Amino acid sequence: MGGGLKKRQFVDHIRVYARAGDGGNGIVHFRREKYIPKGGPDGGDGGDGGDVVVQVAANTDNLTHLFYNSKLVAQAGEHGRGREQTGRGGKDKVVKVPPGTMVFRAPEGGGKVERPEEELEMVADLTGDGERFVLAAGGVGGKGNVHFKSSTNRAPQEHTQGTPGEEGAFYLELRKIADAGLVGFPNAGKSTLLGALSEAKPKVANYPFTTLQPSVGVLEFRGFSRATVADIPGLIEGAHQNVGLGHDFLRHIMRCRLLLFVVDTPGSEARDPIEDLQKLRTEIKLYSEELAARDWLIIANKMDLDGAEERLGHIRARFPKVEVIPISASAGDGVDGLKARLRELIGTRPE
Ligand SMILES: Nc1nc2c(ncn2[C@@H]2O[C@H](COP(=O)(O)OP(=O)(O)O)[C@@H](O)[C@H]2O)c(=O)[nH]1
Ligand SMILES: [Mg+2]
Repeated sequence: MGGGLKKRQFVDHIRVYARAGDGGNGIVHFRREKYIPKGGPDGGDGGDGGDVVVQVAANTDNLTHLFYNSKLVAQAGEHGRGREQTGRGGKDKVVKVPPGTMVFRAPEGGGKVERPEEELEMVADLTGDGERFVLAAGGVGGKGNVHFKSSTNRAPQEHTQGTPGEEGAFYLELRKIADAGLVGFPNAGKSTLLGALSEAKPKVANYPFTTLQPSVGVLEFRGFSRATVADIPGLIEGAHQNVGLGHDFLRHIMRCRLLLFVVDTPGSEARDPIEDLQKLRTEIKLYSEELAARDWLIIANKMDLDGAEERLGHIRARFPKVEVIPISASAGDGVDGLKARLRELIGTRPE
């Protein structure tokens, strides 16, 4: 497997190996006190082993930390001691994951980030802040010989061993919101475009891991392929500093493969589309270089309005390396062409 991660790389799926702590053993021990040569049994119990746990932390948005620490090992319980003392329990290993993390049981072996070929069994779908799931439960501590004394057995040698901690491989994956995400200031025409792209009324999916509820439209192409596009409201200036619902918004678009920047080309709302694009790109760059490096294109909307052609030329000149697609979402012009392009870019994958 080649190398490590680049700085701030966004990991949205990873395989981990969990090994919980073994339970400590119960022990055989007899009271030893001055002047009492043969004390009774006082061997204590072993402590329980620690669990390996994933826990949702709302302020996280990726699984990158697991790339370098994909082997999750919890502490073993200590063995019992004399004087009926129970061994100390092993500490849990708790790993923070973002809201919207799905946990699958994975086969042994395989690479760290490849998606396993076979169908995996989902064992948890974590959404709410603080929600926990135990990947591997710690072993139970054994019983000391103090438990085995009886009227006929005053010096028991019996005791039990701690049970081993569970272990297993898991595959964690962040839930995708859509293949493509619409990004743009209010009134650029995102909702209108989503309605024009997807024949069906945009399906408002329920994403319980977020306060922002994106509308997701499904684009059906001929030949059974399809793509999903999300209209995620809420990007405003200062989003990277968590102004408004900034971080929530940015976390959402982190979960889209392709970013479609929608602008009001003629600046009909007294906005300048180039300035808007620069502001949007800046917000994204400040939040995450990885997100900034993701594929994006410009949807130059409202081409039916006066002055749009001239502004379109300015946009193309300012962003010469970026694909610009002129459309009128409300009139439907250029929407079929855009759809065909989206099919080429993202629509090949059967769901
Ligand atoms: N003239 C014109 N108006 C549009 C076009 N697309 C959207 N609009 C209008 O722009 C306004 C904002 O559109 P909306 O889809 O709600 O924008 P959003 O805030 O980005 O979702 C609405 O009044 C739309 O009817 C377009 O292509 N041409
Ligand atoms: Mg809208």
